[in-house]
This record gives sequence, C-alpha cells and structure tokens, in this order.
Amino acid sequence: MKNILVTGGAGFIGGNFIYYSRKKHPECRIVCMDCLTYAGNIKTLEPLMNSESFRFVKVDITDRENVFKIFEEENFDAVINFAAESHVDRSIKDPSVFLTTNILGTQVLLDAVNQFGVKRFHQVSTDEVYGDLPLDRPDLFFTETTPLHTSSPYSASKAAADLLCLAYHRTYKTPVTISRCSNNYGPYQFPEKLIPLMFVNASSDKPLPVYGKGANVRDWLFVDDHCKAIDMIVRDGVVGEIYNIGGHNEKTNLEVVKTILKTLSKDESLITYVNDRPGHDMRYAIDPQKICDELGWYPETKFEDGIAYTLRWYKENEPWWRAILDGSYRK
Ligand code: NAD
Ligand code: TDX
Repeated sequence: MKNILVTGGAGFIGGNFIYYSRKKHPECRIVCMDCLTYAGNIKTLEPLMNSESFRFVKVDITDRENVFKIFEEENFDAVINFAAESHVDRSIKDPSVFLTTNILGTQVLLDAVNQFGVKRFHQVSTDEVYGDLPLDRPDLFFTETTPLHTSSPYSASKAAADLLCLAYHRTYKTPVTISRCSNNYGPYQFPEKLIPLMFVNASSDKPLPVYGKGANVRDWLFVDDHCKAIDMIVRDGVVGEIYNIGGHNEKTNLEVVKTILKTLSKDESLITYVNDRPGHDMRYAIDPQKICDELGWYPETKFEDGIAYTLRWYKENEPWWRAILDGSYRK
C-alpha cells in the first residue's frame, strides 16, 4: 500500500483517518479527494498541505471525468471511500443529494477501480443500514447477517451503496470490502452531530435540543478505534466481506448530554426537549465479534477517556468550530 486514495478526507472520520494513517504508515502517500461540501473543512487538513506525501484534490466523486483523470495520474493501490452526505436530519429534509453522492458517487469510484485495476476498494458504511433494535431487547445486536432494514433516506442510500459494492464484487470481481460502524465521536466532527452540537450550545449557555425523551440509544466509538479497524480491513480483510465495528458502548442520548454538561460544569436546565426526529431509530448495537476474531481488532479508548479528550479538544480548538458557526470556514 504505497499510494492510497481517501475520499471525503476533509470531513470528520476521513480527516482523522488521514492523520491516523500518516502516523501508522509514514511511508504511505495519501491523496485526499473531497469536493468540500458544507461538511468539508480544509482547515482540518491545513498542516498537511505542504507535505510531499500528501495531495489534496477538490473533486466531486460524482464527476466521472475528473475522478477518472485522478485515477489515471495516480495509480492507486487502494481506495477508501468516506465521501458521503452523512447527516440523517438533512436527508429527511432533502434526500436528493444523498442518493446522488452516496449511491452514484460510489458507482463512479467502483467503475474507476475496475478500469484502473486498483487492488482494493473499501466502502465505509454504517450500522444504520440494519435499521434499529427495540429498547426492551438488550440481548439483540446487529451482526453482519442481520437483514438490511433502513429508516431514513440517509441509511437507505448507504444500504444501496453497500449492495452496489457487493454486486460489483460478484459480477466484476471488484476487490471490495465493507465496514459498518456505530456512532463515532472525536475531534473535527461537524457541530450538527449530537456531541459537538451539545458542546457548542452548552459553551454559549444555549438550549440543548434533545429529540423526544432522549431515550434513544447509540453505541459510541472513539474515531481512532474506527480508523484502526478500517486500516486493518484494508490490509488484512478478506475481499467480498463485511465487517461490523463497534465497542459495546451503549448510552442513551440523555446520558451523553448529561455527561457533556457535567464535564463543562453547566446546568442540566439547558436541556430542552424538542419534537422527535421522524422515523427516529431507537437503538443501535453492534456485535463486532467477526473483526475481533478474524483481524484481532479491539477498541482501545474507553468512553470516559474518549469523551473527556474530545471535549478538551473542542475547548482548545475554538477557532476551528467558531469558523464553522460564522461561516468563514467556507472561504
Ligand atoms: P462528514 O459529513 O463529516 O464528511 C463527509 C466528507 O465527504 C466531507 O468532507 C464532504 O465535503 C465530503 N463529500 C461529500 N460529498 C462529496 C462528494 N460528492 N464528492 C467528494 N466529497 C464529498 O462525514 P463523516 O461523519 O466523517 O462520515 C464519513 C463516512 O463514514 C460516511 O460515509 C458515513 O456514512 C460513515 N459513517 C459515519 C459515522 C459517524 O458516526 N459519523 C458512523 C458510521 C459510518
Ligand atoms: O440536536 C440533536 N438532538 C438529538 O437528540 C441531534 C443532532 C441529535 N439528537 C439525537 C438523534 C440520535 O438519536 O442524538 C442521536 C445522535 O444523532 P446524530 O449525531 O445526528 O447521529 P445519528 O443519527 O445517530 O447518525 C450518526 O451515526 C451513524 C451519523 O450521523 C451517521 O453518519 C452514522 O452513519
């Protein structure tokens, strides 16, 4: 793996993955392809811009001509596809771009992988493709064979992309792997997602909008543990296989919000219950046994440590998120 393409690397997980990979495999060259939607932030990658082993290209993954041009120039060993529209609430308001980027964009990349004989295409998917689990069945978990049962236009578009990857593998022998991870948290997450949004609001003593009763459960994983898993799958995973990633760390939204308030020494009266998200998934819970057994992956960061680190990062990197709030990051 000498030259890899990371799509969506100006976003949250892709950006963290680039930093993770450079530390773990300093010999490896990384090309980041990102069209810088509202969720992409070039500031995240600024320290790398003058590095010889890094290249940033502002290209939309749905732009076949320019995507193919970069593949022709670069001769990639592997492609890791993080680029996506990723926010469930936005997909409920306007599904179109989710279908275009998440499905058709994936198709363009798969076609380029076939055309240029790239040795591995890794699709970064999500546990949301499995739908949700009931709160009163803590014995149930998503495994790789749990049927797809999506709830939002976002998750439907991610499931469609997964099916496309598997179809390309079967039909064209495209060397794909897929990972389905639970909710990530960590540095550089856009402040529309639960944890950074609550941090930002609490910091300014603004109300914290909790959907419904705050009883929905998410299975939180520190972003570096996700990056470690993807790196292992790309290098040692079996082509055609799906790997679930999660750390058995289930929390209700209310628990997470209260932890943030406590850490910031803010009052719980900031919590404001608002209308529920339509089609809101109740519980996500991943069974990661396969990746643990087959690749020896395990999560290293305990939630208590990871959330403390993350909140400290947001405190110390106020210019990063202030530029998002005032819109100047787009310039
Ligand atoms: P994000 O929204 O923070 O970042 C997405 C990035 O993709 C942005 O930099 C954006 O500019 C780029 N992008 C969007 N459309 C593009 C296009 N058409 N062409 C090129 N670039 C484009 O997302 P994230 O939270 O980092 O998620 C990354 C991937 O991981 C997504 O595929 C998501 O479905 C998946 N995932 C996320 C989580 C999570 O908790 N955030 C959990 C599991 C899986
Ligand atoms: O203001 C809010 N209030 C609230 O109660 C927001 C933004 C969220 N929530 C709730 C909804 C969810 O139950 O918090 C939970 C987490 O919400 P999000 O941060 O929007 O994440 P989620 O919908 O769980 O999806 C995330 O995990 C799976 C990522 O955004 C997806 O990209 C990933 O696939």
